[in-house]
Amino acid sequence: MATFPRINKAEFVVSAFKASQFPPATLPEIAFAGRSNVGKSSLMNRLMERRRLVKVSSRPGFTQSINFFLVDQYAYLVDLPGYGFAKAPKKVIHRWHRLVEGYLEGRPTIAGVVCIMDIRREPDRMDLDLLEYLNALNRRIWVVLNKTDKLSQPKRKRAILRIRTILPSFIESPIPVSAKTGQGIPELLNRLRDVIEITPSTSRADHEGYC
Ligand SMILES: Nc1nc2c(ncn2[C@@H]2O[C@H](COP(=O)(O)OP(=O)(O)OP(=O)(O)O)[C@@H](O)[C@H]2O)c(=O)[nH]1
Ligand SMILES: [Mg+2]
Repeated sequence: MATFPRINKAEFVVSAFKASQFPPATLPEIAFAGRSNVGKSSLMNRLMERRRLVKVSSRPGFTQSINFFLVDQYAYLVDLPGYGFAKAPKKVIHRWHRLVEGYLEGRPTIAGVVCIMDIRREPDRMDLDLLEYLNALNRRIWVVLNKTDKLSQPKRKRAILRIRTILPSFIESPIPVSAKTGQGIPELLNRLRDVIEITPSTSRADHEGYC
């Protein structure tokens, strides 16, 4: 029987508003980035199987700090504040840049960045700039297309094909998911297992061939 990769234990560590509040850089980290309201926090809750561990926005632009979650004692999942919220005051946008860029450029333990986009929208300049920026920093990138539950199967397929033509060539195939239904989550966990061992209780070999 196929063994599903899963995170066994997840706990909130800290909400950092400045770099001095980051936890010691001792464990590999996977950061979650994307436009405000795209579902970063929801997706992290789904990955950690904890519905309310990460606060989900009732209004866009809610997450203003960098939030660290410890999973299975040997990796952090890191929720970044969303970009592109038009109504955010200039001061907030400036703070976002300082905090997020400082983290992405300076944190030595980042194993990769999950860039989340809405499957119903074509990636725009901001999404593409983020990908180029992370690539220039030599960060490993996974693109995730969230909210697949909002599209019918044929529309989903068409959207993925279309988005693939827009994404830069250094991006591997995007992973369609739904934080709401859990669709695509095992595939995403499988991809993340390349860089952090998510299943300490079972060996890698147990998962080989599962997708
Ligand atoms: N239908 C559907 N709704 C989703 C999905 N993922 C997130 N949402 C909804 O989208 C809204 C935003 O979700 P969040 O997880 O707070 O988004 P975020 O990217 O963390 O937002 P910020 O913290 O503002 O950057 C919430 O109302 C979620 O319930 C999904 O896969 N499907
Ligand atoms: Mg959030």
